Amino acid sequence: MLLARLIKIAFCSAGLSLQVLGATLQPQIPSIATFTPADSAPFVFTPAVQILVDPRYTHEGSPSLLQFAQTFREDLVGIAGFVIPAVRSASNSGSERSVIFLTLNTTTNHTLYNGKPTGEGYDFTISQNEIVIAGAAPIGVWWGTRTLLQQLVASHTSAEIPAGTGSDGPGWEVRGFMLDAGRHWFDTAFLSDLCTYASFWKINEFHIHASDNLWIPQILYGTGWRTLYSGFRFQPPTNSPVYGLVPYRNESWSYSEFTAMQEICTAHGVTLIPEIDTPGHSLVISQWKPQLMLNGTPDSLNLTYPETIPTIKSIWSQFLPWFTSAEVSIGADEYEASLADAYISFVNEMSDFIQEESGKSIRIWGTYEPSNTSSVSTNITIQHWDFPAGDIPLQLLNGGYDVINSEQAFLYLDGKIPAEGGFPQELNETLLWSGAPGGQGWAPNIFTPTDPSNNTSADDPHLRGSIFALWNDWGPNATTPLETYYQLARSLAMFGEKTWAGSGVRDTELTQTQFDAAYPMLNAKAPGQNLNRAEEPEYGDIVYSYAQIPWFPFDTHIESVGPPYTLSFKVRPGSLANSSNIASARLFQGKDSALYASSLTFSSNAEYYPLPPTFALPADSYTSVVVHATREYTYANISMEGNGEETETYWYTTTMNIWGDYLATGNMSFAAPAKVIGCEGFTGDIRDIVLSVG
Ligand SMILES: *[C@@H]1O[C@H](CO)[C@@H](O)[C@H](O)[C@H]1NC(C)=O
Ligand SMILES: *[C@@H]1O[C@H](CO)[C@@H](O)[C@H](O)[C@H]1NC(C)=O
Ligand SMILES: *[C@@H]1O[C@H](CO)[C@@H](O)[C@H](O)[C@H]1NC(C)=O
Ligand SMILES: *[C@@H]1O[C@H](CO)[C@@H](O)[C@H](O)[C@H]1NC(C)=O
Ligand SMILES: *[C@@H]1O[C@H](CO)[C@@H](O)[C@H](O)[C@H]1NC(C)=O
Ligand SMILES: *[C@@H]1O[C@H](CO)[C@@H](O)[C@H](O)[C@H]1NC(C)=O
Ligand SMILES: *[C@@H]1O[C@H](CO)[C@@H](O)[C@H](O)[C@H]1NC(C)=O
Ligand SMILES: *[C@@H]1O[C@H](CO)[C@@H](O)[C@H](O)[C@H]1NC(C)=O
Ligand SMILES: *[C@@H]1O[C@H](CO)[C@@H](O)[C@H](O)[C@H]1NC(C)=O
Ligand SMILES: *[C@@H]1O[C@H](CO)[C@@H](O)[C@H](O)[C@H]1NC(C)=O
Ligand SMILES: *[C@@H]1O[C@H](CO)[C@@H](O)[C@H](O)[C@H]1NC(C)=O
Ligand SMILES: CC(=O)N[C@H]1CO[C@H](CO)[C@@H](O)[C@@H]1O
Repeated sequence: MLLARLIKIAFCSAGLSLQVLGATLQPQIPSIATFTPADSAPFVFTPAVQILVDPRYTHEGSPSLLQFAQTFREDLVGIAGFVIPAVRSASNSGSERSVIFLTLNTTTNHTLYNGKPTGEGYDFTISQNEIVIAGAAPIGVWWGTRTLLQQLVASHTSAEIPAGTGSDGPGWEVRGFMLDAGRHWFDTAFLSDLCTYASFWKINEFHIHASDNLWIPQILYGTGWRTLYSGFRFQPPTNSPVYGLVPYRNESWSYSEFTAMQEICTAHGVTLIPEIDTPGHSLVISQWKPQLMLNGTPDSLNLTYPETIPTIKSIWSQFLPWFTSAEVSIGADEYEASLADAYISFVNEMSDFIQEESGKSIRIWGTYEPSNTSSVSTNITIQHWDFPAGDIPLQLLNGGYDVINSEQAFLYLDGKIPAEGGFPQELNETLLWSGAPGGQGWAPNIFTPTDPSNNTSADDPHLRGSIFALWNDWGPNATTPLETYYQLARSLAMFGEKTWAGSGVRDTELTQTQFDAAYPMLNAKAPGQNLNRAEEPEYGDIVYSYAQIPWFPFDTHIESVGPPYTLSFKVRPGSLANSSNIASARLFQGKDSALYASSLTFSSNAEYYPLPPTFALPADSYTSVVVHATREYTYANISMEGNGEETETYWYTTTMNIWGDYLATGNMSFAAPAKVIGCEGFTGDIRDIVLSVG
């Protein structure tokens, strides 16, 4: 076989393109279940590629096959760098060249590892003239298009996809990630981009934890509880009975913003699972209606107080019509165990209520609520996270509960720094790639790194899949949204592999080495968003360079540049006569950040990070500033005129209150505020500006 291939390469190399016959697909993320190469010429992506949608199924599904096809076309254009014809609904005559034909196979038989049927599977054939993707449902076709895009990226400049036939589908139904948006503000543009990005790795759920509060016991259980940071992100209309629930309307999503985000997620095959967390983690509700709290613990609600459950129901009534998912999460974690019967009764009542109001099912976090007389309904999916105080997954599974694995030993992350003995910044790859019998590492059926008796089998009928979680215990100013992306970026890809394939069932699963090799290239080309804030340098490493600026404010038309970058400039602020001018004047402003004249303060996401307060830019003389950022930190090298070559290095940091135990300092990474130079009241001069990558 190898010899035959070599001969063909030698033979073909006289021609224009070097076509390898009988080649296999490139490793991609997640891996494909099966592929059999064909001994014929590859498909080549050119501007002539025509996407056709089978007219029998054009409008099938929501999103429809046609809508998925149109999003696919945009992604393909983005990755290929050339325009292709608009999608058409037409049958595949077989006479056209360079066709990608998207269809459904309604008699196909794709199943999850537990044998349950799934619409997410697809079969495909690749030949010189056409690629056919036949999904079990439109969503299956959508995942097939992700496969094609990854192969296109992996082909580098040849744009050739080897001929052959393949079949693929997920091992598990639930393949999701959770973001704590309750303790940290994120706008819907950023969250929508996360959906789009996650979709490239065939992740199909985005669980948004949309209400919560900081946990600083001295404040929470002391007199200052009304001032402790809490968030509730769904914005009630002004005439709503729950209008007063939202502490900061500027940090909540309006109906139209939320709906637009939900549509983007759905269009990319990602279901948005909203969570409103009660009866614990509910300070935001107690701040609104103090009478509902359990005396002495403002973050927990008193379920036997007559108004409490009706109030929680009224919140859900307001927002259930917003949600298109078939399931929502009511949180229901970390509530007082001695109140187990009230807790269980509440959870079951909410299950019935939400079912009756909206037809939706509910999920809760696993919680230790011991009762001899009652139990949570098996209609409720339990998201296991804590061992053993919360729940023991095998006992839940054997007791007939559907379970989602969010076990913290593998699957919990925290923004910026771990608590003592706490969670890492990214999924621990050493841990997740090792341990299982076949060397394939963690998979959703694995619940503990230490006790094999707590694992279940990959085909457990009640194991729905897995969701990993990024918490924001240290609050709104611990991280920027882009730092959140840096924590998730690689983990989403690895998690895609583990939850799509995983558990050593398939011999095509990626090895860690294959994953490591494929990820950087695929991440760099992931379509539909630019969370890397990658910017092609004009020449060399230089994004832009201006010796002088003709006028302020000056628009560079570059929105934002992600780290690593170096931004150097000289600045001479005008007279300090109007000091409020100096305080508000921005030297640089971009999509993700701004740099102020005052204390060279960076801002991002409406949080402010000044350099040490002793630092101030002198007016009427030039100061040289070199800002350098990586994904881990940002610093400024500063040298003042008349101070020789003396350079001081200052670091941008944030202070985090670690559960009231101690204060921790963390470095901040900011994107370059690249777009506008010298804005909003800036007087003086900024010159010798160079923004370079690296
Ligand atoms: C649909 O899938 C079934 C089962 O894999 C297969 O036998 C059949 O040939 C497929 N039909 C088409 C039209 O591809
Ligand atoms: C579909 O799967 C079932 C159960 O695994 C099997 O009995 C049946 O033959 C399969 N059908 C096709 C068309 O592969
Ligand atoms: C909870 O509410 C009930 C009914 O109003 C009340 O009797 C009880 O004292 C409250 N418990 C706490 C701990 O607040
Ligand atoms: C449940 O029953 C056990 C054994 O009878 C008892 O020790 C325990 O206190 C009971 N728990 C509750 C919550 O009533
Ligand atoms: C589960 O839900 C169904 C209706 O959706 C209901 O009839 C049934 O009683 C529920 N089961 C439990 C155990 O709550
Ligand atoms: C990752 O897991 C390995 C293996 O369990 C462990 O030795 C290492 O300390 C972990 N790393 C982090 C950053 O938690
Ligand atoms: C259970 O999981 C652990 C940790 O990944 C692993 O060491 C062990 O081999 C697993 N056992 C089985 C039977 O899957
Ligand atoms: C200083 O600048 C601010 C902002 O531009 C302006 O509102 C204010 O009137 C100015 N004050 C004086 C004394 O010029
Ligand atoms: C929202 O308003 C509050 C109070 O004025 C402010 O502290 C916060 O920074 C604002 N948040 C955003 C995202 O603008
Ligand atoms: C900043 O200054 C330090 C100390 O002089 C130096 O090591 C570093 O290379 C400088 N960084 C840049 C981007 O110039
Ligand atoms: C972040 O917020 C905390 C209070 O929650 C505050 O103590 C700290 O100074 C803030 N950090 C910055 C950089 O503003
Ligand atoms: C089979 C089983 O459930 N084994 C153990 C799982 O972990 C808990 C807590 O560590 C044990 O109590 C179980 O016996």
